[in-house]
Amino acid sequence: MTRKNLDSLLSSRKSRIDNHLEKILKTKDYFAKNLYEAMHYSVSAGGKRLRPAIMLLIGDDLFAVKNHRGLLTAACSVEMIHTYSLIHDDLPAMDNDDFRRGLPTLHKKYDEATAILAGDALFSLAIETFLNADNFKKENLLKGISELMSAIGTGGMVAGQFVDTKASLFERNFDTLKYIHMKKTASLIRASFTLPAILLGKGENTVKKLSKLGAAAGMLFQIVDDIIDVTQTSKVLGKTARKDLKQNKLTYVSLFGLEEAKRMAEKEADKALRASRALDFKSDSVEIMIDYFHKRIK
Ligand code: GRG
Repeated sequence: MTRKNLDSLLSSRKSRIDNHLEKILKTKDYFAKNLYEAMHYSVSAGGKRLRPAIMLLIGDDLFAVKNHRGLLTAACSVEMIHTYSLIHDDLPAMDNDDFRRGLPTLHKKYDEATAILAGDALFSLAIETFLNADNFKKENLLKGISELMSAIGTGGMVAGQFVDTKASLFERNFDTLKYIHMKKTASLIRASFTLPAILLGKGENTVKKLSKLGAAAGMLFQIVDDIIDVTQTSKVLGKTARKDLKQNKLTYVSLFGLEEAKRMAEKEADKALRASRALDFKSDSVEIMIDYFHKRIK
């Protein structure tokens, strides 16, 4: 994979996502203006838009639905949920980070109450937006929202974040580690792969194959996150490096060491590639994305 390949894969989709998010994040409510400003600060702070880009890519390359407006809207909802999770993750009660994407975190830029409320507001706006996405059958929208909610609530991200934050309550072993990574990070990435199929009413078998691919890609993403926490600088990462190490977090690196973590990332990348070959993608863009997940440095 060349950098150029990845850039061309992401850039046109990223600008469609950015433009649509700009439209969603507008308000005429005088009293909510500052709240929207805070939400906008985090949504437009330089995120790579990987999750929504995956959704558009699945639509384009697997289901041939180029420029599907409903899928773009649902993809923006997923990005708003991702942003809410990062805002709350950065709070003093959680990871307590001052920087994200090279900028002050939201509670540093504004204050804690604003950051909590901006996260809450992004979450509810995401659901409202998702349920109003055009061109999907109502039953598929409901199946989609159910998939999304189980990926981010007690069946997914929040449960993973809880175990990650309260790790001392649990045994420090591989089962706990897999639980944290699968729920905290991989489940929203997995849903980014399955949602286009669910929303477009594709068969169960296709959803299952996408789920397998998305779970492996999501695990790969988080294992690599563990690796770059110790191998990259804060400047490259745009957030505090070696944070996992300092907080004694349960990670692939802390449990297995750096070299073994790299081997495990390799295995997960192979798993994702094999899963992608069970689907009929029209181009190699998903393989390029998996390769990026594997080789990324930030
Ligand atoms: C607070 C409910 C709640 C959940 C937080 C996602 C999460 C759960 C915590 C984030 C911890 C973290 C940084 C995990 C590493 C994986 C990850 C989500 C990285 C950030 O994703 P990118 O690289 O972010 O896609 P950008 O900045 O590009 O949007």
